[in-house]
Amino acid sequence: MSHGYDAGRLNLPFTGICTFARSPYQPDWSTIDADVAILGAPFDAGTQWRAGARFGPRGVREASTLFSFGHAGAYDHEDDVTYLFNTRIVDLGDADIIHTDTAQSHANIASGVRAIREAGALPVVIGGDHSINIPCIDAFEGADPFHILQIDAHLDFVDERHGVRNGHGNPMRRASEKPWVSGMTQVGIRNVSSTAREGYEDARARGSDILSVRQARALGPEAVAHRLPLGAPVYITIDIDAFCPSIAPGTGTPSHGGFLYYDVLELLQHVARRHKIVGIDLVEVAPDYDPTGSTSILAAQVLMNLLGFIFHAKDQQGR
Ligand SMILES: [Mn+2]
Repeated sequence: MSHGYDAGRLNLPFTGICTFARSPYQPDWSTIDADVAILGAPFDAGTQWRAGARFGPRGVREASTLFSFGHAGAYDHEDDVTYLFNTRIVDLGDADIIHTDTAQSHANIASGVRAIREAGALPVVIGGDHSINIPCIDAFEGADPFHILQIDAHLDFVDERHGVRNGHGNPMRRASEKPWVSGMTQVGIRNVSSTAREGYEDARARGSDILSVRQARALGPEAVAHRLPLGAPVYITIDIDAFCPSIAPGTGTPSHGGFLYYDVLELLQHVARRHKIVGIDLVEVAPDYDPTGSTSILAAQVLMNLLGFIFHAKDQQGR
């Protein structure tokens, strides 16, 4: 197998132009030919406290280069698997963002996700605040119903407040209204947030399964994965504030008591084995609060490993 070293360049991770995992840049969204397409959604006007997630796509892209060594895949000795050796990833760049205009910015994000779906690739959208999940889910209109796995500190189930329906406290509520969303599992939810008691009651009434970090840990990652409806396609939305601020400080609304790396990684591995994954977003990385870059590195590492799990499962199961 070629490792690329014979091409005349070593191409170490700190060299070159920065795309996600230094994958090819595909600015023409009408000719996507890949297994995975990365889309940046640098919109943070939906935040209710510290802004800064607009720089999330840049931060995560830059951190992702750490995982771009040209070793023809990533060998994991614990799993005895070489991940991502044949997965074609392209980076579409960012959706155009119109400052102060949530509707148009969200529409531009939805256009990108639609283009990815039409090309038959897996959409992976890097936010941006969690409101960017709304156009991501909108772009699945007409799709077979799917379940949402949300990994987050906050329930994000506010219906409307002061006329705001599309901020970063609303996305799971908006998703629950879509006929193509069959239900959701919301994991990592803890502490105070913009969602009040009635939001939890509404979520449960619509069939949500809500687990805190402590409840998820008590069950273990495999048992949590088994709570998702077997056979359902799954869309995964990861808010980086699901993680403990001690490992992920670079986010607008940190919440102590969060997950550590393997809590989430093992959950994702079990879910990827059991379900077809139809889309992913990872949101709320705000590099300005991330002095060591550990938050962006965590985000990139989670995404790369998740993609590895998904395409390894596809290879194994021929789906
Ligand atoms: Mn969130």
